[in-house]
Amino acid sequence: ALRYHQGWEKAWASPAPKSSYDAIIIGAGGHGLATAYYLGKNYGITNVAILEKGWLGGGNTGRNTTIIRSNYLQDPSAAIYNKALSLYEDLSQDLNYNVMFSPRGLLMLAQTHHEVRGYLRTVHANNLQGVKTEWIGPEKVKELVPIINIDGPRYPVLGALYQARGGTARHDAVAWGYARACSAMGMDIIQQCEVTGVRSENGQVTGVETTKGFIGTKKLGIVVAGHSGQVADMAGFRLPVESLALQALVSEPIKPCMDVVVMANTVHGYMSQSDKGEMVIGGGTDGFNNFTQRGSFHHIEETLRALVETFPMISRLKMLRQWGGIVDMTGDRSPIISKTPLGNCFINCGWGTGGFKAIPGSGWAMAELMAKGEPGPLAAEFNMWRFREGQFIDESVAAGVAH
Ligand code: FAD
Ligand code: PYC
Repeated sequence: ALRYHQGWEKAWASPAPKSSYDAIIIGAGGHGLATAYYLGKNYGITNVAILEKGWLGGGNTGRNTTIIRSNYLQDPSAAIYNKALSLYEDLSQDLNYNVMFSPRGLLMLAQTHHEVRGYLRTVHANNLQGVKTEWIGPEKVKELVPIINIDGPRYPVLGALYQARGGTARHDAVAWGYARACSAMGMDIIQQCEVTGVRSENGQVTGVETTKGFIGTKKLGIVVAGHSGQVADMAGFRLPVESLALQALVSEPIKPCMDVVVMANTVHGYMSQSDKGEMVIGGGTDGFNNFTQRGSFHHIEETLRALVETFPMISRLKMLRQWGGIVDMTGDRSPIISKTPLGNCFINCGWGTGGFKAIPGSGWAMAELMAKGEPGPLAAEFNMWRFREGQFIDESVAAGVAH
C-alpha cells in the first residue's frame, strides 16, 4: 500500500537558512507557528524563519491532551481564550487543513461544596464576559456522561460547570496546518536547528547563534514553552517561570462511550475519548521541577486511583502508553506575551498546562506585538513586568490542572 504514498507533495519545504530575515521565531510548536502565520496573514510580514531544535510539533503541541475551552475567571484571560476558541471554530477552513475541531462540550465537575461555589462564580464571571458557560446539576451530568458514577462515597458529583462550545482538536494537525500555510507564504521552517545564543548591539537584537550558524534578524520572537528560561537567559534576562513535566496516558481503544470532555479537578484527573477510541487521561504536574519528557509509574497510579471512584469502568481498562511534556509555569498561572529588556526581542510563554487551547489567539496577539512593537488589547495585560508590580492575573483554579 505504501507505494500509493509515493509522489505526494511535501506539506512544507525544508530549506537551508538564509543569512538574515525580517523576523525570526524560535520554536515550531503551535504558538510559534501561529505567530508566524498571523505575522504573514495579518501584517504581510513573510520574510520570516521559524527555528526548531527538534521536529515541528514535537514539543508540547504533540504531547497535550487537546482540550479546548475558554471558561477562565479574569477578563484578560476570557478575552484571549475566547478569541482562540472563535479562531479554532473556523481554523480548518482558514488553513484549508482539517484540524478535526470537535466542539463536543466540556464539563468541570464540582465534587466538593467549595468547588460548587467556585464554579458558580466562574459561570457568573463568564456570562458577564460574554463567554457562554452554565451550571448544571448532577442529573444533567449523568445524562451527558452515562458512564459516570455521581454517587461516589468520597467525592459525589454535586454538579458541573458546562461549556457546550468547548471540546478538542487534533493537536498534530494544528501544527501541520499552520506549518503548511507558513511555508506556502514563503516562510522558512528550519528543523534540527537549535538556537544556542542571542546576539545584540546597543541593546537591540541582531540575530541568533544556531547549530546551523549565525542568522541575522531585525525582530526576534521567543516561543519555546518549557525552555523559555534557558532561551531568555541567552537574551540576557530572567523570567518568573518554572519548568515541570506534565504527564498523560491513553488506554487501549474501546467502543464509543463518552462524547464529552470531563475534568475532575478536586481529585486531579480528566478524561476524554479520542476518535480512535482510546480514553485520553491526565492528572497533575510532577511535584518537582524537571525536563523529563517521559511518563512514570507513580503518575499512572495516582491519576487512575483519583478517577476510578467517579469512572469505575477505568478499573477494567488496559493502559496503552504514557508520555510527558515540559510545561512552563508562571506564579499566577497566566501566560506572558511581552516586550523584553532587549530591544526588538519579544517573548510568548508561561502557558503552562493549558496552552493548546490558546494557540490561535496567542499567535494572533504575539504577531500584533511583533509587527507593531507594542502589544494590542489582547496581550497588553500579559506583560512580564506584572510580576514585579503585583498585577497578577490569577488563574490557578481555572487552569484546571493541579500544580
Ligand atoms: P511546544 O510545542 O513545546 O513548542 C516549543 C518548541 O520550542 C518545541 O518544539 C521545542 O523543541 C522548541 N525549542 C525549545 N528550545 C529551543 C531552542 N533553543 N532552539 C530551537 N527550538 C527550541 N493545553 C490545553 O490547552 N489543553 C490540554 O488538554 C492540554 N493538555 C496537556 C497535556 C500534557 C501532557 C502537556 C505536556 C501539556 C498540555 N497542555 C494542554 C499544554 C499545552 O500543550 C502547552 O501549553 C502548549 O502546547 C505550549 O506551547 P507550544 O505548543 O508552542 O509549545
Ligand atoms: O487546560 O484544559 C486544560 C487542560 C486539560 C488538561 C490539561 N490541560
